[in-house]
Amino acid sequence: MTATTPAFPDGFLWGGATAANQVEGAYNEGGKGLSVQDVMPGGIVRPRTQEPTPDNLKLEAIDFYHRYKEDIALFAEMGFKVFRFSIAWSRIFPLGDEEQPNEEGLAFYDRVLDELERYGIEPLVTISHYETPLHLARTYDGWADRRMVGFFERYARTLFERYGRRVRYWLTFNEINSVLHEPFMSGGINTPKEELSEQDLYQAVHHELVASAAATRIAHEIDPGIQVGCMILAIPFYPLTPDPRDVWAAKQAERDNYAFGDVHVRGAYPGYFLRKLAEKGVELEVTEADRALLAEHTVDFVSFSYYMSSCETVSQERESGGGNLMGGVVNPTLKVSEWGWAIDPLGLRTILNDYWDRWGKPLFIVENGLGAKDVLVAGPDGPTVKDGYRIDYMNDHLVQVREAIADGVQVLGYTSWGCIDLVSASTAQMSKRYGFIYVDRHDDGTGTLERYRKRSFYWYRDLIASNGATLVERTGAQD
Ligand code: BGP
Repeated sequence: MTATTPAFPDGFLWGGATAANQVEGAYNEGGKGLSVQDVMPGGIVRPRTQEPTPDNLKLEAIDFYHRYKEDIALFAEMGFKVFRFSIAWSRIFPLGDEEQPNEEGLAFYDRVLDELERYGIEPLVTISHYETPLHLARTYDGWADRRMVGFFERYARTLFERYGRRVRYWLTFNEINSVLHEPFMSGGINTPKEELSEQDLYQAVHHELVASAAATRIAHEIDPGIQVGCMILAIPFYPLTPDPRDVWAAKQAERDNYAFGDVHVRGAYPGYFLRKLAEKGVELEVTEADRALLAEHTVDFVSFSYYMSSCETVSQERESGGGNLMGGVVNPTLKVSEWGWAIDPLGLRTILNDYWDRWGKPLFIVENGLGAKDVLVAGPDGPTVKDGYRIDYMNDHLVQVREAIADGVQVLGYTSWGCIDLVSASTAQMSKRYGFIYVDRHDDGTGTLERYRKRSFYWYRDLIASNGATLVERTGAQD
């Protein structure tokens, strides 16, 4: 490293991320109620079921509920500074609309926090990560109903009061903008997507935004030192051609995501969003109290997931691109993952710069990684995975994070997604693996649940130990 090589700041929070429904299992233990995930055996690609069915891998997931000590010890071995996890709402309020929380559920997360403290790992907690209690979905139609704000406030207050002294960083809703695309998984909205009116969908958006501000208010009342962030599914949209209409189309697509950050950071709906609603004939019910709450309780930082970029065009000959919940058009200059997600490390630098320029708030990359099919092979110290492809992916993205930091962007940390193999959100597969740690479980539900260190495990350990100095600039990394 030369004196001019950019570096990561001291105290940069290196770590990994998971979500309760994708790792915990124990779906009916400890007094837990059902969540929307318990009736989604095929993720978003297959219809949901009436009851939990045995083919739903999330019911057992990777059994983090019983193996959290072993897993956190492995995170500590990699040198994690931070671990992002979510609290299963239905462990704390099994139905969601009760007055009193479930003590057994609260005690589980006390134990998780004890374990993190033991290793000096900072927790980063997502309050709601695609796991709305099923009762709230079925009885109230989830976030379409304003009463959800009150249920969420009670839930959030319970968490802040119980864990606020131990947890500094909180996120309100995972990928809050995804409700526009997956209303059941993201917003607990039971009405089938095809039948859901835009009026109800955007009203649900408003309720979530109000609830997020309300949670921020409660957190700061309890302890002004608590840092509350929003969480956005970030996808830079590029114009497919230099045609100004394509440029505008790409801007419009990005604004669907920006709007959520604009409200969280600036405390009011932006004009372009209000115009869009007016053109759709949507009339939001926004009270004076809502307006005041949004304006007065803005977030402390902005977090986001980043996996891919996409393109937009006005051309009728569109080749729709696959990807993380929102599509766009295929970018012919980029390679894609085995699941068709475009691989674009430079896009991460773009997003970091755009968000920083726009909001001037500290940023936290709370998801990034490569879902890939891994093969377990014999290694010198037992079974392992030679996942050089994952190391390359993460190396190249982190090189761009380092560049963004050198551009002047304030980045608090990086938690790679699925630091231990877990059940995919979109496809509910185990075979879409992201981890540094291989979990012996398969799409047909077989496997011992044993954990094995992949090659990337050692790579990440060394990277963290060097505070990023072991990254390499690879020729053609963006090709
Ligand atoms: C994000 C979600 C995660 C996670 C990740 C990877 O959208 O916040 O829950 O799963 O994407 O997606 P997938 O699991 O579909 O590969």
